[in-house]
Amino acid sequence: MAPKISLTRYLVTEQRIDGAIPADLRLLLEVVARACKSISLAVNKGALGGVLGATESENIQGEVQKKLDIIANEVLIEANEWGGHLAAMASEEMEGIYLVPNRYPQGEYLLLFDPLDGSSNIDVNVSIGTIFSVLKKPEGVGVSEQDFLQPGRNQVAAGYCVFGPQTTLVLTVGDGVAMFTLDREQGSFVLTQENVKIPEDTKEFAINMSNMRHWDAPVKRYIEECLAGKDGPRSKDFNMRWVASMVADVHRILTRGGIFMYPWDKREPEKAGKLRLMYEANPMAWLVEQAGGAATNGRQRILDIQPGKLHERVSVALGSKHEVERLTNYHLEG
Ligand code: AHM
Ligand code: MG
Repeated sequence: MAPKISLTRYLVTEQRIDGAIPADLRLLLEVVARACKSISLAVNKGALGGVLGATESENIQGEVQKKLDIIANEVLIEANEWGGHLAAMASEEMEGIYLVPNRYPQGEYLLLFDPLDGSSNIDVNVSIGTIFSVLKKPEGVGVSEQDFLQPGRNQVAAGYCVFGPQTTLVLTVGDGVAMFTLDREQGSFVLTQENVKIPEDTKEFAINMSNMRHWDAPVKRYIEECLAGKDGPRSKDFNMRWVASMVADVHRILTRGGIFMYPWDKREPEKAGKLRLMYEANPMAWLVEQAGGAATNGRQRILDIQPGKLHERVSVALGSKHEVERLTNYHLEG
């Protein structure tokens, strides 16, 4: 039997043979993975660990924070602040950027994360996850929020960890997508799939249908045509899935294809969408593109969007290439 390849070995190989990552980025990714293991343990304990339920605080987005949102945020900060690989961090749960304290050496990377994605699923024991994105700090003294405002195509690493029936870490450093399953006996992530590819065609869509009446015409048209099935213009029946955890929905798409959408809608027209560009859409968009899929806001490739602020929101459609292209065409025609 071939030896199991741990995340550490995979990263060392990327560093040594493919030259895809420098040593300090490898350290960064190992630390993020270690933090994900701790979060996974807390998630698994659930009520026994006293980690379920809400707190009394709200985050910058005006959402009530769950206990696990805060725990996961703290785990990621504590794990990453002392290693010397980072200059600063940014999180869905923090208004401003978090500077690495002066007592630790400063590195050249910037780490962004949604510490606990799918918060509404925490208390009901449905898959949730951690999403992360890594950027290089621009040259210059000090670090500011402005340094984070780079388009997603500048990412040097991105991934997520899904806490489901298994804990799976999914990663790209720009050299395809690899999946690692947490081996709890060994305490390490083991490579379980390499060169992940999303089929270009699909019969499965993911969208919160309860918002249909608020959507824009191109999204309505796309979904109505899917719903019309065999007798409609698409001449095939579609299936629908909506976990309400982006990590779980994207994980399904990376595994068997599909299209995921969280479009702009008329409920709050001044908001570009629900999901956040820098630590939700960008890392997922890069993973999906690295697996041969596509990701758009309807009119523009997600990875080309120039962010104007840290917590910027965006309309998202990503997954199987031909479906994303179809939806884009409907937007351009409309
Ligand atoms: P969160 O980061 O506060 O958990 O919000 C993001 C989540 C996504 O994971 C998911 O796709 C979406 O919100 C679900 O929204 P809805 O509850 O409207 O279906
Ligand atoms: Mg989220």
